[in-house]
Amino acid sequence: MTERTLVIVKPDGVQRGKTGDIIRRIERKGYCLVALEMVQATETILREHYAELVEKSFFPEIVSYMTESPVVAIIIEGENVVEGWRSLMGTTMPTQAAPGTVRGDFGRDWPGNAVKNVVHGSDSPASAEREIAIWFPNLA
Ligand code: YYY
Ligand code: MG
Repeated sequence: MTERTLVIVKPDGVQRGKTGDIIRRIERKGYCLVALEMVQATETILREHYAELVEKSFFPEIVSYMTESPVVAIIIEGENVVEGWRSLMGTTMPTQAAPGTVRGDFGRDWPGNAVKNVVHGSDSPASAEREIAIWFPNLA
């Protein structure tokens, strides 16, 4: 089924010049870019986006990491793209993500508490639509 998902190139990915490589991997897989915007995240938007994590002890670290510098928010579309992008992206912890995945290839174990894992991907079609409405209210 054709569906959409939300990709975010996080501040470490943008700062380290990985945006182009990440987009190339998305296009190489055959997914379409639907919308793309460079945006400075705010605590307000992150509280919505990571609503299920707001109460976690590490939430302040997520906010400081994600607001360090602009991010690139991208809507992509394709057959089974939610699961497909999760698999291209790799697992949450960069030190455990498989080689060949974005997180496995570009992630690092940085000093400090934040898990800097280069990219975001929605975890289900419902999450994707919820998150797209947050980052691209005109395209929801
Ligand atoms: O979907 P995914 O990004 O792989 O992980 P989530 O469990 O949704 O957590 C979102 C985000 O929070 C994760 O990418 C890094 C951060 N995080 C963290 O800093 N420390 C943890 N123990 C778990 C998650
Ligand atoms: Mg998640």
